[in-house]
Amino acid sequence: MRKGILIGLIFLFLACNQKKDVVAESQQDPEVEKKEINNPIITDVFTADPAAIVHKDTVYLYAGHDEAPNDFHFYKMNEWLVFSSTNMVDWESHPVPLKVSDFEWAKADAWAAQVIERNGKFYWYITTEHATIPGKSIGVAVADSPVGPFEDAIGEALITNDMTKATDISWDDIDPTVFIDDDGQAYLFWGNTACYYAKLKDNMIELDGEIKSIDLPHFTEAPYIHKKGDWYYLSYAYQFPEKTAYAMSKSLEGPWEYKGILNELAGNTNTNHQAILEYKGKDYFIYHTGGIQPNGGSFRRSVCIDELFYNQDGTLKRVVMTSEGIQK
Ligand code: FUB
Repeated sequence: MRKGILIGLIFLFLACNQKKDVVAESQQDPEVEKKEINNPIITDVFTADPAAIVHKDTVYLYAGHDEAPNDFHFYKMNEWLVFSSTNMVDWESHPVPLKVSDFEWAKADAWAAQVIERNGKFYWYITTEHATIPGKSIGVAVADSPVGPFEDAIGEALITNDMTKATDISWDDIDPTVFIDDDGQAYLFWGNTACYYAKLKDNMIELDGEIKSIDLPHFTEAPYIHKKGDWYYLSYAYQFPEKTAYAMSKSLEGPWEYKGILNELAGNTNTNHQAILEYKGKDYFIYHTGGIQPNGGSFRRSVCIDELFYNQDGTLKRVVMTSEGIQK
């Protein structure tokens, strides 16, 4: 009799579990199920602080290299990396194009950076710790090819901490973003806590005029300028831990109108550094998370990409971060 009850219970248990599996299967979106998991886009090294350009139909993605071991709870970053792709899914890794040690005046920290092309040359604006002037600095490297080799374009920093006074912190001169306006005028934006900007001379290695600052709600760092149609967009890391917010303007000189949150907190990291790119008719939001398994985190980040969509009035739709990312 007892044996009979036991067998009955086993059958009941198996039947319930089978039902659960069927429900789980039927809840899967068949479209999602068919997709590959493409985020993060690079899985053999940790990558952070993405920036990207298009050159001759190829996307070049620049990133800092997070080298911190698992038991290390701050950034360990000595070099920047470059990858290329023609479909936003398959990424070719190139030899290391730039290191902190390529700048004689620098001593540590390959923090956020961005490349821009002008007159056949590629200028790479980087953040690093200055060896003799306390605080973070911005330098410029130059190359004839988007994958380098890059070399220091000036022989000294372009921006040092003693040049900016809007805050007392020593790390307010970080995270450069560079943009060349339709009339050929180049601008550099950068900052932490304060968002600074200045014009650049045509040679791209000297400031052209005073450094100004912009008031943006809860500005933390990582300004990024892009343009679509008549609108300029200034996206940035908002609060800490960071979301991404953005403002819009009809001019790089402002006024900038705050438009709200663009991306929520990125998984398992306190930073959320973005780049925005248009390529082959689609718009992309490029960012990092700390979600890679195993050992991802705030100091072991990985670059991810999802599509970005605009509303009719030019405002941006909230980014949806996905594991699937971009599909071929
Ligand atoms: O990668 C070091 C710093 O973390 C960057 O400069 C910031 O934007 C943040 O992502």
